[in-house]
Amino acid sequence: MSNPLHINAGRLLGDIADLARIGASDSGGVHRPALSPADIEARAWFRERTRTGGFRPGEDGAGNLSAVLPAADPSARTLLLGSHLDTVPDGGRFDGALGVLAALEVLRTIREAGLILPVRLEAIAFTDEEGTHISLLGSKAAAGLLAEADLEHPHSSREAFAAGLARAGLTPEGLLSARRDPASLAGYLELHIEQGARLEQSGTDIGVVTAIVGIRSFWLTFTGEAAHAGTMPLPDRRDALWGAAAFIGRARAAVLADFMPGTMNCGIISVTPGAFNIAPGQARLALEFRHPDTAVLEEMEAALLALAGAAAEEHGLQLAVTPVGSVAATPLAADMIAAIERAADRLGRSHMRLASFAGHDAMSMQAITPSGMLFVPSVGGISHNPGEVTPDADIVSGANVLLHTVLDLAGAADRGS
Ligand code: HGY
Ligand code: MN
Ligand code: MN
Repeated sequence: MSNPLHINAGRLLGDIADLARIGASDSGGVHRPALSPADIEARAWFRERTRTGGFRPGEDGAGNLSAVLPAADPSARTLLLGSHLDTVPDGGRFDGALGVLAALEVLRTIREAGLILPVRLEAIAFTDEEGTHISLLGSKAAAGLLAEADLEHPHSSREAFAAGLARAGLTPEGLLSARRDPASLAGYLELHIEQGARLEQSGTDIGVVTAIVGIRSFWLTFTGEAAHAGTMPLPDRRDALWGAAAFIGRARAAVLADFMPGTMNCGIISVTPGAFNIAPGQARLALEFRHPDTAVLEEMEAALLALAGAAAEEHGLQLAVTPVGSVAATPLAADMIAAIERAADRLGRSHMRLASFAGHDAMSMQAITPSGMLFVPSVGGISHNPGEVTPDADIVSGANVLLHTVLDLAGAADRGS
């Protein structure tokens, strides 16, 4: 392609740097948990960037924020492109933000090029992708996948979730009413950092995502008996932390032995009463596990919960298992995969197909419209860490492939030159 339309690199990189200042952490990362004051500030910043970009800012009942580039035909279907602005605690500046800001940049570039497409373009920032409260909250709401029961067990707490909703001016009723009409959609595209090292290790520019792993999460509460750390002989203890610790080691061994390339993680543990001189009466553990095959995920659930039960029994403990989240493994749309590959080829970018072991809003959107994802490399595969880095050249390359994928899907690939 002679001189293909390209995004304004300086503007996109400037947006990423500006946004990263909101919730900037001492460690050089970004701390913007969903619906926190920093997230609210980032949402206001995005609305303003939408306005100054010449677009009408939109927001649905789930707090999903939009910039809209109308089509000539008011009844045209909408091609959504976006990701999320919220982060994990002390995370990186690219996870989610890249996809939202690249989407906004694509809309600005197309508008400035005077291209009138047969589809309405909407850059979207989904609420709480990371699950500070509820994983994929905004995209699940948009896909009509959110049920009232899902709001009962937020990862945080019902009080923290209610406070966050109030801070953002959202309500449970609004969340449950945010479903998009699938007939109004032409598809969904998401640019994201890989958060792994396969692209970097293979020297490939673009990852074309074929499927996203299934993910399940539970609270495991081991309850024994608080006791005096000195006077209660070890053999007589019912120490809740011993049960949890025994489980964690055995769960890791079981996944390594029987469920690769699946993963398991215990990212939160709380012990009560919590003192040097008290044997723990209760240990509350966050368990999450993933696998590309939903049938194997089912087997993992049975095996891991059996291990938890056995560890509890061994230490004379009660075990309570509270389901928190469950998302099935999600194959992405073949048409989207092909369009991303054509766009990468058109721009002379190398590409490879790969599965995503990170969850994404595309999992929700695939339920109601053909969805696709493209990855750019993460240095050292580091993510969910302040040290998350993607080189500027890869950011610009990914945004240009996103732009040309949009033009391809809109039947305007030839006008993108
Ligand atoms: O947890 C994930 O895979 C995603 O980053 N929310
Ligand atoms: Mn993400
Ligand atoms: Mn993430």
